[in-house]
Amino acid sequence: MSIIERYKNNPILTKNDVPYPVFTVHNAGVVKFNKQYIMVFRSHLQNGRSILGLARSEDGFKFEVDAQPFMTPAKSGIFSEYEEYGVEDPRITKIENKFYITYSAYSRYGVRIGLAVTEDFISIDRLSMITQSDYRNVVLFPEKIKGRYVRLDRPHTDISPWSIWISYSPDLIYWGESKQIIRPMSYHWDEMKVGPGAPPFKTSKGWLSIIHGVFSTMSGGIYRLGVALHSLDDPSKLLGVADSWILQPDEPYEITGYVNNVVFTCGAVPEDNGTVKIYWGGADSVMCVGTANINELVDLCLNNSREAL
Ligand code: BMA
Repeated sequence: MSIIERYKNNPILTKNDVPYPVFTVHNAGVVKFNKQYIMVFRSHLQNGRSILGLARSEDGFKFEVDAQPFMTPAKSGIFSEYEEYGVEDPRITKIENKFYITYSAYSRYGVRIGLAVTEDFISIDRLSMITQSDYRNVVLFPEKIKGRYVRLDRPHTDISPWSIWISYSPDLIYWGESKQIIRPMSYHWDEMKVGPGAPPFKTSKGWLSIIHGVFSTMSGGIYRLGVALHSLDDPSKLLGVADSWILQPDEPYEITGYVNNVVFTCGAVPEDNGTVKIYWGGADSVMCVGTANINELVDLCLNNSREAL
């Protein structure tokens, strides 16, 4: 039996559900807000660039999309310079009653990460670009740890394999004390790259983070999901990184699409009953959801761990 049980009516959202012209619906951040589930998803436009749309749900499975996109590239000011090629892969973290959204901003300068905040999912304020270029996949922890905000991210370089780093900030704007904490493993399902997926959430045993890993094949990369457990009071310490993946492209809508063989997460919602809803994009084309037992994910990290570095 698989550790993530796929929802029987996957995919839960496709381009046909969107009331404006888009060609994909994928890589969505999801949170609970006012008893609803809010999904901020990425969509490709016909020019190959991406915007973010918003969908709402009562049960976390059946979503309805707002009439207008939620976030399109800024038209003026400093953000317009860095978003001209599109905004992608939003992650949402609730910190002290505000929802912070980190997103990839593409431009002629490369890809860097923007930070925006909303309190109502109607209006959104851009706060800052929080990385230079060649960073993706920034996820924020939902609370300060020892007085500082904490994030994971994935810088890229040709010198070292693409890995997960941790950084700290007094104010969410200025980040430092960066350190590599999880590295790809040779001849392993994540040997090409690893990166943060969903923002980490708290369990009694540690911070659980759903990550992604990529294996390179003769027909391109295969994107899978994995899981890691970080120490509660020092999240740079890994208590375990599951040796096995927890999800791989198996369904037709994960195997074939805009990019083949991709399951990619930007959001997970832990529930009071000990389960977590994990959301993922299938083949960069559609949105899917599945449910896992949080204790089983924790056990996998603790009892079937590989080296983090
Ligand atoms: C990554 C990002 C993701 C995407 C994945 C598979 O590099 O671009 O947004 O889902 O590739 O195409």
